[in-house]
Amino acid sequence: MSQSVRGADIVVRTLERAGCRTVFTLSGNHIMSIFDAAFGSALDLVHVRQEAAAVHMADAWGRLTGEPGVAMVTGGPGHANAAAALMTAQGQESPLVLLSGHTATWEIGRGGFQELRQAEMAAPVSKASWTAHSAETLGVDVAKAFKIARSGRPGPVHLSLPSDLLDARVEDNAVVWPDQSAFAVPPVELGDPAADAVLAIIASAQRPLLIAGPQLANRSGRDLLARIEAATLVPTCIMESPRGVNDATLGAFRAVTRRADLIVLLGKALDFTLKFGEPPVADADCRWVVIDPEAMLVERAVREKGNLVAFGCVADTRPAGEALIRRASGRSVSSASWLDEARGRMNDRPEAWSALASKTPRKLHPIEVCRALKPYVERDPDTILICDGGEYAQWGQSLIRSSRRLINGVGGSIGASLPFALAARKLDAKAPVFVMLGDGTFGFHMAEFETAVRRQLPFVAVVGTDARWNAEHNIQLREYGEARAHGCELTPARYDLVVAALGGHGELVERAADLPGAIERSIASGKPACINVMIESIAAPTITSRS
Ligand SMILES: Cc1ncc(C[n+]2csc(CCOP(=O)(O)OP(=O)(O)O)c2C)c(N)n1
Ligand SMILES: [Mg+2]
Repeated sequence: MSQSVRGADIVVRTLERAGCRTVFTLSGNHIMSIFDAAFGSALDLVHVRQEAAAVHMADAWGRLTGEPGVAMVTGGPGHANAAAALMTAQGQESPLVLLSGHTATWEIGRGGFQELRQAEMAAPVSKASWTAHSAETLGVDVAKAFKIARSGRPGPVHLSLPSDLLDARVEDNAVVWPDQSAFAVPPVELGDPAADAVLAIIASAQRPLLIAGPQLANRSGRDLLARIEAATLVPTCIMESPRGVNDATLGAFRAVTRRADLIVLLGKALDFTLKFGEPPVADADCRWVVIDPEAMLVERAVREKGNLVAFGCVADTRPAGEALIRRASGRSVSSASWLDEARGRMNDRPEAWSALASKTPRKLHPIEVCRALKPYVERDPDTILICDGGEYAQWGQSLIRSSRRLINGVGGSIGASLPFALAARKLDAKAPVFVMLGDGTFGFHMAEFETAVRRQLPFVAVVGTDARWNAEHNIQLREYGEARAHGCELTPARYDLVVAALGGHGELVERAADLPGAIERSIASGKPACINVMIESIAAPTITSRS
């Protein structure tokens, strides 16, 4: 006689079979059966303080590992909070699976408890979004969610789970248990003829530039780009900031794009970040090669650039990069002098910066924060650096290097960094984790310091307190004039005391000389730490070419 199995147990067992061990979650009526099913399972539930934080944590997990992070929230309001955070993951091409509880099927359309059209709500911010309809196929649904999240251009997937299906008991032999192949799809390769064609076009250019998208912004992605550059001498870079060509990470980047006579987009959307490839960002005669997992984005580039697209094809980013390396086989298709020029401009930082310092007593210039933090980040290659917010954190993006850096990304949403830090620490128990974030940004998820304390997940957050939403204040200055700048003020609040009250370690810093000591004590505390640095309200760096 076959045994019966509960819907919630099917979900948990399928998550286990997907290789999932950590679920970022916030409880609620609809999903308590899954909490129960997780009891004694391989899953570790990290119980957070706001649903968006759970999604941001799954996002960080997806970015760092390339494997889907998992968030689980309750239906209705829990889902609504969670859905908002999917945009950040979508913009950053981060694979994740959001499982949301849902009103019972028999209540749908009747004014059920916390009834909401959840799949519709999440649809614009996910690769796929649907509601399970039978207990027997819950495992198939979960496997499908993983498969979609990691295929092609990775991204978030949402699956709603009606509570009656989770509570239902069904005969074990009626359950469809997905086999391993159901969790992943084979990648779409760039064929040898296509790779050869791309390399021939590159070889015909004088100044080719390869731009990759956010999917490659993790360690393995950066390594792939470095290998492409070594094999072809084509300068490579990643565009992952909503500031686009003005991203301070990329130095005097506009001088590079303007000089290029061929731009190869490797899984990089031709969009606002590139100012749609129009002059003066790109030369009017610049040719384009577009390799993208999505036919729609190849077609869009052709629509924008017409005959200037010398080659376009659908292929997954990583195998396409590997194919270019393989087919180039050490044959330099570009020139060392152009590579040097482009690299030089991307590494360019104004000489005048070395003399920058605060002019205000008891406040630091953001660059002084970076100078103090830089050696702590760069001394360990495993360090995870997280930058978030408006103007202040841009200094960090420009000056501090890390191959494991997380920024809020193309979606342009601030506030995810504290959840990112928790997830990074959960993933890697040894790597140092540092956050640079603005004071406005700190407020979004400061309660997650309690989660970090409870779960013993230490990291060091360095808050730049200028008592202002400075990025928006700068927009007011630029667009409407100083006399009309208003409403963007904050208080110089004691965020360090908030963190201490939650059980973490807090430091207040008002002088550059005190910062290294505060960093040392924060690390030594072994606790989640907040260094609240009083800073001058300074705009983000702008870097223009020296020549
Ligand atoms: C979710 C979200 N809300 C609002 C914004 C608009 N925004 C971008 S930067 C910024 C100010 C950030 O202030 P703070 O964190 O203090 O950094 P600062 O610019 O002062 O250095 C705001 C409001 C956004 N990008 N994302
Ligand atoms: Mg601020």
